[in-house]
Amino acid sequence: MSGNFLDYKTALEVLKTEVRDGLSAEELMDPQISGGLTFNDFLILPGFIDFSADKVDCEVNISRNFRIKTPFVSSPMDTVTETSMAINMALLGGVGVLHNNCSADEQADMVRSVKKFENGFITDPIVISPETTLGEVWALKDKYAFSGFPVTEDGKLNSKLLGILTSRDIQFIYDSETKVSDLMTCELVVAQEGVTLEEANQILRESKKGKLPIVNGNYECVALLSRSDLLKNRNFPLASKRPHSKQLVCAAAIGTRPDDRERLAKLVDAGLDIVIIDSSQGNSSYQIEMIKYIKETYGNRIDVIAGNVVTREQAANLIAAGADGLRVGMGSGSICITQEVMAVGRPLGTAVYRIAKFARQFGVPVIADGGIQNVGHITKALALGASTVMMGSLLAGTAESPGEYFYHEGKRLKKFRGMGSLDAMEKGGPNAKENSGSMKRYFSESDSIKVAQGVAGAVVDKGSIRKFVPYLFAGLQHGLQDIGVRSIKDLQEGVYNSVVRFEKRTAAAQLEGGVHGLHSYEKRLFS
Ligand code: CPR
Repeated sequence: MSGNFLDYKTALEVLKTEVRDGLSAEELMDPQISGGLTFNDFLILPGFIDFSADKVDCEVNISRNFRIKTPFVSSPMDTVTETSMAINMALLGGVGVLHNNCSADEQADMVRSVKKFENGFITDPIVISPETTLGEVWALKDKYAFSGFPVTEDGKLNSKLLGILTSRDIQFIYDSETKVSDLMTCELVVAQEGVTLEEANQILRESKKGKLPIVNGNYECVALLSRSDLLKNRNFPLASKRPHSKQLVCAAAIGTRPDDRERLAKLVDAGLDIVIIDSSQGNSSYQIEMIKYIKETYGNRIDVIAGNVVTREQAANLIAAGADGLRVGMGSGSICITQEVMAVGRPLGTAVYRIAKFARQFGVPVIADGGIQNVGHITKALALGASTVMMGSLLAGTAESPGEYFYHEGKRLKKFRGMGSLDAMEKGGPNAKENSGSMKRYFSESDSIKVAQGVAGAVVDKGSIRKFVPYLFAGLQHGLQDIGVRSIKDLQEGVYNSVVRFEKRTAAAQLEGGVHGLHSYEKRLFS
C-alpha cells in the first residue's frame, strides 16, 4: 500500500485519542434506547489474552456467607433436583437446590442424604431380602447393571445384614423361583459405620471381595462400597463443602405459608445450609415476614435466598428484610408461560444488570434464573453482575435428574415440567394441596380456577452432569479468557469500570453468529 500513513508504532497512542470501541454496560442497558435486553441481544467484545484458560478463577458467592468454586446452581424443580443432582452439583463445585414439591419429611430425607454423602460410599444401595426370587434379581441386574446386592432382613437399607448376593452366587442357577436365602454368601467382610473412605478402601483391597457393606452397631446395613467404584473413584477438587465438617453444601426450597416454618425446622434439623424462598413474585408481605422469621429464628445458622424479583424496587424490600441472596428472573424460564398469561416479567439480562448493580452495595449476591440455554448465556449473565446462574432445562434429562428415561420417535427422553404447570400441581393426586410446594408457589388457596404458568414436556438425554458441568466450567473459563479477564471478580470489576465492552446484535448479526449456510451438520458440544 502506498500513501501518507501514520507511523505504525504510534497505533496505541492514536487509539487513546479515539472513542472506545463498543458500549459500557450502562450504555448497553440504556432503557430509552434498548428496552429490555436478554442474552442473545448482545455480545461481549474480546480483550487481551496473556494467561491460559485453565487458570481462570470462577469462585463466587452464592449467598452472603457461602462461597463456591463454580457459579452453577440447579433449579428447585421436581424434574431437576433431588438427592442425586444435589450431591453431584456440590461435588462439581456448584449447588443443587432440592425442590419442595413433596412432603416435608421427604424433603428432609433428601437433605440428610446430601449431608451424609461421602464420596466413594454408596449411601442408597439397592438392597434385597432373603425372600427375593432369582427372577427378581435378574430384573434388577438388567435395570441397574450391578454385580451384587446386600441382603437384609426386610430387604431395605438400615435393616439387619444377612448376606450378599454376587454374580458368582447365581452364575449357574437357572430356576427363577429360587430364593435369595438359598443362594447368598453369608460369610461377610464388613466395615463399621464411621470408617473413613481410605480405611474402607484398604479393607476392600485386602478382602479381595467385590463389595464391602458398611454396618452400624446393630449390624444393620447403612451403606456399601464397591470395588468397581474404587477403581474409578475421582477426586472432586472443586467440591462445595463446609470448611469444618467437610460435608457437602445443601440448599432447598420452601414456600411462605405457616406450615413452611415447620418444613424448614425439619430441613435445618437434617443439616440444611441455604434456604431458598420459592415464589414466582417474591415482593410480598408473606415473603418479607418469612425472611424476618428465618433470621430471628436461625440467625446465621442458614443463609436465606429470597425471590424471585426483576426490579430494584422488589429487590430493595427483600434486602431490607435481611435476604442473604436474591434469585432474579420472571417469565424467562424454558417451560414458562408467565409473561404470556400474567403480562408481567422482564427480560433476564436487564433484570440481572439492574438488580445486581443495586444489590452489590449491600453485599447481596444475585442468581440469574430462567432462560440459561448455553455456556455463552452463563458468561453474559455473570458479566451483567450475577454471581451464579440457576439452570432447569440445561440440567434436566441428565442421569442425575429425577425420573426414568423413555423413548419417543427414536429419541431417549426424560420428562421436564414447569413447577407452575398443571402437571406438577397434580403430583400426589388428591393430597397434592397439602404436599405440593409448586401449588403454593403459583396459586393461592382461594383460587377456584388454577391458571397454569408453565408447560410440561420432555428433553433429550444429556448423559451425566459429571461430564456436562465440567464442560460448562471449561467453556466459561475459555469465555473469560477471550474477554481477557482472569476471574469472575475481574470480569465484574471490568464491567463496572467500563473496561469490558459490549455491543448489541441486530437480528441479522444474530443469524450470522449462529451456524449457517450448511446443508446439514451435527452439533457435538464437547468430548
Ligand atoms: P430454565 O433454566 O429451564 O430456562 O428455567 C428454570 C427456571 O424456571 C426455574 O429455576 C424457575 O425459576 C422457573 N420456573 C419453573 N417452573 C416455572 C413455571 Cl411453571 N413458570 C414460570 N417459571 C418457572
